[in-house]
Amino acid sequence: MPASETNKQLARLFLTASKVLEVKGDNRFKAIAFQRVGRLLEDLSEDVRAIFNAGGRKAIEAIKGIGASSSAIIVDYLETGRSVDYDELLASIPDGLLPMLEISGMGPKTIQAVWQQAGVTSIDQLAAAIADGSLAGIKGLGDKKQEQIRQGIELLAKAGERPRLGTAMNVALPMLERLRELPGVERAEYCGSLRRAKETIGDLDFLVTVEMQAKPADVLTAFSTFPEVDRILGKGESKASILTHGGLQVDCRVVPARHFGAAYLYFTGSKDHNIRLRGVAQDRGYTLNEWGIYSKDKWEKHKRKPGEPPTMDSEAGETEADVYAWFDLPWIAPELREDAGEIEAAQAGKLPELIELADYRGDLHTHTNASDGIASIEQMAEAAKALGYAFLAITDHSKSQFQANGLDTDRLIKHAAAIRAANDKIKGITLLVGSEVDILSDGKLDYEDAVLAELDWVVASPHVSLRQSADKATDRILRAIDNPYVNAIGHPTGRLINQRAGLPLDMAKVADRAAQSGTALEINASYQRLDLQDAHVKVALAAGAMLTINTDAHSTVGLSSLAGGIGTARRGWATKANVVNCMTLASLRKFIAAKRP
Ligand code: DGT
Ligand code: CA
Ligand code: CA
Ligand code: ZN
Repeated sequence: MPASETNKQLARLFLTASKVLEVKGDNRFKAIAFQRVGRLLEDLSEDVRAIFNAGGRKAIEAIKGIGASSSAIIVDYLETGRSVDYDELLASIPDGLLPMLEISGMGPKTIQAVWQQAGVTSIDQLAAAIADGSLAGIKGLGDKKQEQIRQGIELLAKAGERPRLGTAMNVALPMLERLRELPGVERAEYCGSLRRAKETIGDLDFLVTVEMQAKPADVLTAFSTFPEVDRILGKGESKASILTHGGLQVDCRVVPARHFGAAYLYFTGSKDHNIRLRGVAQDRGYTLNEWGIYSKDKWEKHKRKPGEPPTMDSEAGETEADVYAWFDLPWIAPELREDAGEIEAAQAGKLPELIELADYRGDLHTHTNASDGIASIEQMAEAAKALGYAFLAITDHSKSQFQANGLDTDRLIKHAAAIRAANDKIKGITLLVGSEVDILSDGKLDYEDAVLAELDWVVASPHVSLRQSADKATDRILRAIDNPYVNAIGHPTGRLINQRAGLPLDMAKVADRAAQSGTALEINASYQRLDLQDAHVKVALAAGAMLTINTDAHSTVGLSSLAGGIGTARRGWATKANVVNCMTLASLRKFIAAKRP
């Protein structure tokens, strides 16, 4: 069950408070405690307000994992809509410091250093200080580090222009839901890059059809006064464009139902895909536009007010499938529409049968509260079972990830026993004892082979030294692939979208070795990562490598966040046969066994 709005607001409050404390650096334990409470609230299925209304302060204090100072903040917030403690904490540092956390290379310690030692209190000041050399001499801020931060600031500026898929989706879905509830609205869908599941989104494109008697302008007026709207950029009879408070543009178009398919196709794009289709239509003496397919001669003579639907009949246009059928093509999935060979494949009857969510049988990269997750083994298992999964691998962090509470060998052995015990207890799903073992900077793994040999499933991931040269980085990953106990490489490049470029891997080499050795390459479904990315997926498949798509969930809620990973796989033309998560458990076990000595 998703967290309630109150839970989400409180979770944000605690996570921010934790960051403030970290920047101040004066109460590390409290910072960790606040972070845990934040994550716990994100994952709590019961509404905190309902708990409070039913049982008062005592009931809040009784929630496992919430201590005295946290429950005081929660109660304060529930009673008054704010928390004095939190407000005071937030006011105790300059406003411009927290946004710096978004910059790659800027952790709380570095922010503290530039603030205390150079008086830097905003991103603009930070950029200026790097440019004029005034950070020289500050411990931990050598030339290399400063260059890293400079690049991070540049990347962050780009993030403002093209937010991540997940961010855009979070804006789009509630707006669409509200559009669908408006009187007269028949259908409302998102198109554009969002529908094609691109990793970043320039703007949102909505398409709406209304019932016969309804007026499009009324729908657009309602849309323009949605709470998300900061500014109306333009509004006409059939189209409105607005800017959200977050700075995202949303275009909303209303068309009659008989044109829906043609408009859906047109506004889904990509532009290149549309241009190719239009070319084919032109060769046949027809024109394809957002209204449908029309004979070229007739269309040119047809008189029509701009923006208004044509009154003449179209060859096809009510559904996308109709339009493709006119071209003698099967319907082409939006993720393929990039003019990257999909039209040729469709003509030849060789479109891939793309992987779907329903093909997915289990998550193979998840964390529990043994390392930096917030849920127990049992809670994760029950949540996975509720999703209908056949298996779930628990893969907590290894020992060098000390900041994530990574497990040393002794703790790992105990954890493995606990996972096996939980597996015996819980029926209907199989738990695999796993690890997300760190790939150290030279490609060595963070556990001995003898330890890895005790596990059912091993994901090896790079987390540190993510600025290596291509040669060094590629050798590092190849060495991890060569380990017979490593079943998958987690988020292979370590990139963070709009934040960190990640390892510049020679993907063809990595994919080859992965294919030869029987090692899967991960598409990490986290919207921050989407790593492998779509182009890498194509390289992996061309080499014959297997993929694994995982959420890397740190909570039960996180297990549901798979769409970005599936979308990326589809953009890379992957079918269920390419993805180990779609295997039966028996086949998966064979895949694992085949690599072992
Ligand atoms: P974005 O917003 O930059 O992430 O990418 P898109 O693909 O959503 O692009 P956008 O919002 O400019 O336009 C949405 C769709 O509308 C695009 O994918 C295809 C269609 N479209 C826009 N402009 C043109 C055009 O000049 N010609 C054609 N054929 N289609 C266009
Ligand atoms: Ca768009
Ligand atoms: Ca647009
Ligand atoms: Zn992980």
